[in-house]
Amino acid sequence: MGIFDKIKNGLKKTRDALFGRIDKLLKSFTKIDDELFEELEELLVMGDVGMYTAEKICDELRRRVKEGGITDPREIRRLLEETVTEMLKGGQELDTSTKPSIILVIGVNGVGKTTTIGKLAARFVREGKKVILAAADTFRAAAIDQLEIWAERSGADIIRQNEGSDPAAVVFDAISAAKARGADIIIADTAGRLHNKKNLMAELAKINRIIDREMPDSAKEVLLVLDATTGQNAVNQTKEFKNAAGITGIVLTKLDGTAKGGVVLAIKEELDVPVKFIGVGEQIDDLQPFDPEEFAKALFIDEDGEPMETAPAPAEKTEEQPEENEYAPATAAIWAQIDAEAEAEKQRQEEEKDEEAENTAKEQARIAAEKEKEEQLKRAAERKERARSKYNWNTAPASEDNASGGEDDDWLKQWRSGDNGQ
Ligand SMILES: Nc1nc2c(ncn2[C@@H]2O[C@H](COP(=O)(O)OP(=O)(O)O)[C@@H](O)[C@H]2O)c(=O)[nH]1
Ligand SMILES: [Mg+2]
Repeated sequence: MGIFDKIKNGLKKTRDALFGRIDKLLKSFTKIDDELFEELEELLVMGDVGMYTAEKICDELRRRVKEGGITDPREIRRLLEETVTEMLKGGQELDTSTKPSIILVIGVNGVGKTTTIGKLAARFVREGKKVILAAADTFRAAAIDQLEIWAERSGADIIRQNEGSDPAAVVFDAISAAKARGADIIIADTAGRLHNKKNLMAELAKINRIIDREMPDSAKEVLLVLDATTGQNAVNQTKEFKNAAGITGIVLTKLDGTAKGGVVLAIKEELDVPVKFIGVGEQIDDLQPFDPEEFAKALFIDEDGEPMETAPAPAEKTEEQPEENEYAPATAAIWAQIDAEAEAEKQRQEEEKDEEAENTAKEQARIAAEKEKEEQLKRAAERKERARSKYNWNTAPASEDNASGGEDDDWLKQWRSGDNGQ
């Protein structure tokens, strides 16, 4: 399977739920009017794009429709694809330019940090790089063992200490080892307990200080791993970690299991953090460098599997297949084994007592995220009335200036700053 097909398959749920509905909506309109944009905005909010971003997209579409003198609603899909691509572009590159360089991987429990590190390590080793993993999630012995399995299978070295030891000390050791062994990349795993949030942030800050002191001139990435199935909650997590940890990029996992893929847009636009990798499954090559163009394209494939006629077909992508096949057949069995081991490990972990407390916290976060979405929809409805006069489509064209009134600016500022009851 080519890379594009993987992304396309991984995004199926999001495409069917969100963009399938948008497609139906556009087909049900014969002309472009306010009502169309209002319904489109509502669909985007429902698809976890977030209210701020949904509005921004619709404003941009209005502008492009006007500029291009477009009258056919079906053309909006092409404009949407272009708008989404442009919004997502920028900052995708991963900086590993120095030897050694370091990638610190952070995020709450269960989002896919350790799995992502394993997949990343395998990717770098395949490129001929020497990789050292730092087992700085010392919260539980099982977490260290899980990383050890990934180190063995991916061909990376691992630096570990005992359960409960200082995570910053593990990172320090890993940096020393990397220098001594001439390694190319250090990837550090970290703990992600939510009920220890304050301690967790202090711990991450300490690790960051060690890195800055020991590798002041080295390339450093701080990747926040987010579980796409948590929708708007992923946006809230980004806000929390962004303040404490200096995130340079996002890895968005489990896109294959969710219809909430629209959250990619919210994260990029609302919080200005680039998505660098996406996880679209549990196999090794299901972790893909994030490509905004392919992502947008994969969201707007027709129901019959064909790209919409106005978008160029991704023909050149299939040429990458032979290159991919060089390793895929040889490692498939190993990765199946790793998946099985990870699954067994996960089940063991789930039996542990404290899992219960964690689940409660997760459930609360999920409910809060749902509530926030409801709230956003409510506010969107309220705003419709105001927007109606602002964008009186059939009479006065909205100028750039009155595209956002003072009252809205204040409201948006307040909302964006997180002062929304969270
Ligand atoms: N479907 C799917 N599952 C994933 C993906 N990434 C990680 N997982 C699963 O998520 C679970 C938790 O992963 P883990 O790496 O232990 O999370 P951590 O606590 O953040 O280190 C495991 O069962 C992984 O196999 C993905 O992209 N798609
Ligand atoms: Mg882990």
